Amino acid sequence: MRVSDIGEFGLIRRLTEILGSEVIGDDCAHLQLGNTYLLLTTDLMLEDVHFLRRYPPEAVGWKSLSVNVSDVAGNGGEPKWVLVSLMLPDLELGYIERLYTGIKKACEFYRCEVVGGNVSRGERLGIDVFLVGLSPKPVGRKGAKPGDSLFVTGTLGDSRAGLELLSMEKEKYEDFELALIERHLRPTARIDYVKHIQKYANASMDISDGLVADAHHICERSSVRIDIDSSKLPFSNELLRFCEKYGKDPKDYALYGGEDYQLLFTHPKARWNPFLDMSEIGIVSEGKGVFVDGKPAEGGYKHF
Ligand code: TPP
Repeated sequence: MRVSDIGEFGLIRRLTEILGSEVIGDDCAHLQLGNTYLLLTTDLMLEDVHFLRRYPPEAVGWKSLSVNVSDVAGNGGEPKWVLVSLMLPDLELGYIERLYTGIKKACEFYRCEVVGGNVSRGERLGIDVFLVGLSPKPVGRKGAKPGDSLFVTGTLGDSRAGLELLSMEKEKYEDFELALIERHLRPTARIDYVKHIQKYANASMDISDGLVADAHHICERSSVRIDIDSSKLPFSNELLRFCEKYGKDPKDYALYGGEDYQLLFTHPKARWNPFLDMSEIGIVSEGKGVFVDGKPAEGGYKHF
């Protein structure tokens, strides 16, 4: 049997069994230390899997931090300390300097600090970030309650459209296309939602593999059913223009596109905050599985 026979999540289940762990299963590990919690998370960005060598290195550095901060923010924490491990071919020094300029900018923006790391020679470029965050009250995938509403921040689907535009390698892009590319290359983790998540969310996570795929994680860990109403999905104007121009359906991008790094969370409808860019897109009830407009839904980014 190979990894591709059981997939990424089958593999994680198998590894969790070997470890005999009862705590693995959220975007971050939540470790209590006195009256605060340490949130620990790690995410690897690998050349040709997550980015290409021709992308601006500053953007790759920025994104390697953002995807980790997104996990901590999605669990209701503030990012604090970072370790960066590099797997490196013998590259131009200027490339690595620009990569680290992006990492530094992200640290300033998210208010965290690189405190160490490691370097090893490798065939392909890889950036492995380990992030420690702090939270007085972490929120994980478990805890969604029947009767909660399902909310999402920002807009969905832009990143996948940006990735498709990048892979077209066009000589010239329209402004709205450049905005979508920017959202793919330089996502911003939603640290502006940390307090809201801490205060109100029953379950929460960030969206990296796609809305439907990630909603399944909340369903499984919380033992609930989630119904998404596709007429309520938030689209950006840029995504709508992209879909019009290339004959695509924006719902496909919002439901199954990956790397949005928006947050997905549940709480009672009454806690909806009109001053935040959150959309109510569905409901939580007793049962299991993710449904879109009443039909069972599967799909999203798969590593294997
Ligand atoms: N091909 C390239 C060159 N770049 C990409 N970003 C993708 C494909 C699409 N892609 C790569 S990983 C991924 C997607 C949509 C999903 C998210 O990454 P993952 O490592 O699973 O993040 P995690 O869930 O661990 O936070």
